[in-house]
Amino acid sequence: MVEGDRMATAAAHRTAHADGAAQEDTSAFQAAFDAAVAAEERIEPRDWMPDAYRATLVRQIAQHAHSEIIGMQPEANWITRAPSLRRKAILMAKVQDEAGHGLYLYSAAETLGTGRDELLDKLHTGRQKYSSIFNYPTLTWADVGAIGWLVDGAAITNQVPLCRCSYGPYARAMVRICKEESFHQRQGYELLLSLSRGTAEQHAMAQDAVDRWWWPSLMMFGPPDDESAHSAQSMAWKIKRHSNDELRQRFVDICVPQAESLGLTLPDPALVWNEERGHHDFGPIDWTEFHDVLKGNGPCNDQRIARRRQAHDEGAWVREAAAAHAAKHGNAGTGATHA
Ligand code: BYC
Repeated sequence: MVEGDRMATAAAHRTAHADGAAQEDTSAFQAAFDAAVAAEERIEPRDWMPDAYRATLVRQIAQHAHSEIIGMQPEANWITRAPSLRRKAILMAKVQDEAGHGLYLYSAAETLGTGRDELLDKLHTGRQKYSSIFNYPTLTWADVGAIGWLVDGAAITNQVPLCRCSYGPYARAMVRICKEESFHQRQGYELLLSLSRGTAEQHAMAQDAVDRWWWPSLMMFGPPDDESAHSAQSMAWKIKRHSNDELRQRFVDICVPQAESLGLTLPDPALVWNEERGHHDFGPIDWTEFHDVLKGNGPCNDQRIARRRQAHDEGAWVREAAAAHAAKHGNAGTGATHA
């Protein structure tokens, strides 16, 4: 929100109090907020915002941040077994990027008044979610390629519109994240292309990975629109710019020609171009599986959370040392921990 508007709203707020309103009158604030959202202005941390808007952002940003750091695990599983030094270096850089994305996002949540400790505690105790996709195992090296192509591809499709999110810090974090995700998607595509054009065994490995990751990737976009609890309000607030089904359709349309170039097939016999709609039709998604994974019953839910808790506990001394360093250099309370 621009400075002038904020001052005007503050003045309106003060007037409301001067009039003797027993309860805080936020209507002028609400009006300024609504006008800013309608005018495509960014809401910034010090602007007034409805409590529910703040809570929705914290919920979505936290889930996103948790996905980034939990998402490090399935791919990190292959770092020690990468088939060449080049592949190992690329994979290490990618996994490290995901940690960085987590940091940008936890910082964005912090601007809303919710600290990282609180959010991590909610992740570790199962009170906040992370993306369903990371509860599936990475069984072969080709899974690293399938994750890059499909999972990062789905993430980009979902996240590019978030660069226009009405909340400034989230939108700005997304710009950088999307640039890095584009690189991740291309490395996955290139990895799968090498396998697909390799020996018959390598081709089969690539196809098997795509067969296993395709449907869970479609679930990343969330439940169908008519079952999406938050979409309508999030779109009205311009946090989300498109519905879950719109983005899922966009992703399918992008992937079909890419799969053809890869020489791989997508595991859906119902996948067919619909001239009338100008989109690909695709088969039904197994929403029972999606809800099961969300309830904690996916193949790797327990393992992912146990590993995350372990990493957190093992990192306690680093956090303590950083806090002690900050205190010694007079940075206590600022979160600054630079060496
Ligand atoms: N998995 O009303 P809805 C990545 C939950 S990974 C788990 O449609 P909303 C990457 C939803 O949270 C990608 N939970 O919700 C990292 C809600 O539960 P609560 C991460 C899901 O928020 C490493 C309930 O279902 N990206 O980038 O309007 C390597 C109802 O859903 C899922 C993001 O998080 C799911 N798939 O829309 C590679 C992007 N889907 O909170 C890649 C930002 C839904 O009521 N997030 N739920 O308990 C979003 O855009 C939105 O939060 C969603 C869901 C589209 C995911």
